[in-house]
Amino acid sequence: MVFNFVGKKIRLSRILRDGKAVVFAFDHGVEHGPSDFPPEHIDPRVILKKVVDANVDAVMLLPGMAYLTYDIWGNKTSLIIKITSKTNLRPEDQRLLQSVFGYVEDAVALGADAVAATVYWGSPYEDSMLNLWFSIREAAERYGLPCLQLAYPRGPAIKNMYDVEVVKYGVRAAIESGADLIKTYYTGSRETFAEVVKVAAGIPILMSGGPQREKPIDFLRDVKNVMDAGAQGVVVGRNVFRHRNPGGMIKAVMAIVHEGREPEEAIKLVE
Ligand code: FBP
Repeated sequence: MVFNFVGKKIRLSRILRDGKAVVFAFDHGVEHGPSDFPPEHIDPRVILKKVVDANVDAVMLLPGMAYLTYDIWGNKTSLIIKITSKTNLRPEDQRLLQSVFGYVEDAVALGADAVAATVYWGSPYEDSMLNLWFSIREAAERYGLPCLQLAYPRGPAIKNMYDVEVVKYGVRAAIESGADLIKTYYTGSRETFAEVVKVAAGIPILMSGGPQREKPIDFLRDVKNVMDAGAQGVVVGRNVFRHRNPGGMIKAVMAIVHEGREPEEAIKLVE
């Protein structure tokens, strides 16, 4: 089968239209529960519409949410379907496991351009997540669907999951497990993130947004730093949907990622 090579290339270029991408992550309703959302964004349709209207490159959704909101994102932005998840209702020791939350065929049926799955590298459940990752990858490969790995080092032996050596290890494991796109943590500086980008060996690296920063300008500075370090973009959730002006935040992040604007200039799109 050689056709799948073409499908993967075409779909990747829909997400990374100029080689870079801003992806809106919106799987928190399951990962963290509804309390993650401010009251004005508890209706998923409200926030999704604001983000899509701001011309985000892609949205990353779980299958049920994609089904419920296709009239908002369909034909307007790229879709990445995440097919692993977990809830915070689980006993704490089992939160280091991501379970099946859908199938590659669901992503195909929904018209997705990629599938996403989390691997907690270093977790006691690493073995289960690797089995799941490779079964996803095998099916996705058949359909020419790129696989985004949320490569998250996390486990009892990991003291600081943002430590550059730890993040680099997760990224190395992600490329060796065949990820087509990698989402990983920000290591705190341009210099350290440049090391992460080198380890990725050409596989596109997207920074995971993380908890909402108190000052939006600080988040925009992180984005600028990773872009200057050679990253291909960001996957951001809370720093957008918890902000009073989510559309403005998306536009500001897009201005940095696609146009190389300075954070101090981009923040004007938010105010
Ligand atoms: P954010 O940009 O809001 O951090 O979203 C990224 C993400 O990986 C989501 O896709 C996921 O739901 C969440 O963070 C997981 O957060 P954590 O496991 O750190 O609580």
